[in-house]
Amino acid sequence: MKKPSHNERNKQKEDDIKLPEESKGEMHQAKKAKEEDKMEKKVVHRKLFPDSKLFKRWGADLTEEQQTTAQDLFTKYGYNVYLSDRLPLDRPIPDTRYPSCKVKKYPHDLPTLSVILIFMNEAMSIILRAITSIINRTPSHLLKEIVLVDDYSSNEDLKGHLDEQIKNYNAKHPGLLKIVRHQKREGLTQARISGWEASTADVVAILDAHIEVNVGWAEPILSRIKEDHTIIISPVFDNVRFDDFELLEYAVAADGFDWALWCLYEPLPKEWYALKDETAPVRSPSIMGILAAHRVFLGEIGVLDGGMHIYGGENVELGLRVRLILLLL
Ligand SMILES: [Mn+2]
Repeated sequence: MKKPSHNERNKQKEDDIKLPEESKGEMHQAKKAKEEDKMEKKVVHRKLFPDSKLFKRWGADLTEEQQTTAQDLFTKYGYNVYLSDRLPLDRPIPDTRYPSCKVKKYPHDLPTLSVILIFMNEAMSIILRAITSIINRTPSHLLKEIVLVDDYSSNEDLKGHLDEQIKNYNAKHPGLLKIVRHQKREGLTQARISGWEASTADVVAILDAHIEVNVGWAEPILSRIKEDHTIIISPVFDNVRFDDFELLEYAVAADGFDWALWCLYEPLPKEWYALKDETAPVRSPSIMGILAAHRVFLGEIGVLDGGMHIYGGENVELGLRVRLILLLL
């Protein structure tokens, strides 16, 4: 049930007060003037942070106090936590798939899935929205577990408060959520390995915690790994914009790398177009960061290189390793 807001409650009080007929008109005028005044104020809030990236296309109607709160959160997290905290955890997002992907049918009997979400000082509402989207948009008979890996966060709310949230989810979905906590900072790649170690399903999807999955995301991944368990999947993803949380669609591309071993998007090859099937997968020499793989196969090839402490490199390394190992098989 929606609680009445302050304004609604005040309005109720005013209506209850009995006034002589003639003073009602004056009252009405005064009230109208006050309302106009309020509306005017709404559009002329002073811009406290004109140079902040956060307010380039968002937040024009925020009061000075709200701007300060939003800017402080933006400085701390690097994205719009003020807005995230106010968006529903189960918010709808546009379905950006090709029309042929939307109608493609997948077998009911697919491998089970462990989703691994790694984080370090991520905002709570971001993590909860990731979990909620995974629960709502993955067939429940395929989603075995969601493994959270905390790479030694210092934010207080990611301790007891997160444990409580996990308990709430598990009350509804017994055993679905697990959490692994590093006792010191071990880096992104080791966090992914820790998540893999804790997972038990046929397939692992190793993602960041600042994501939302879209409708029908899991079936093509699981179906591809069912066909061939030696395939490492680099899923196509769109961008949730850091400021207004709108979805920015990314074109489908192959994932390559340059001479500095930075991953980059490559145009789709001619052979892919020749197939005339938009649902066909694309071969990539690299992965863009997040990945899905058969859990046991990933273990057989050595998972990831835990000595890689910062982002960038581990994705290209995995691509090269898979290529070399498959050449040897
Ligand atoms: Mn990321």
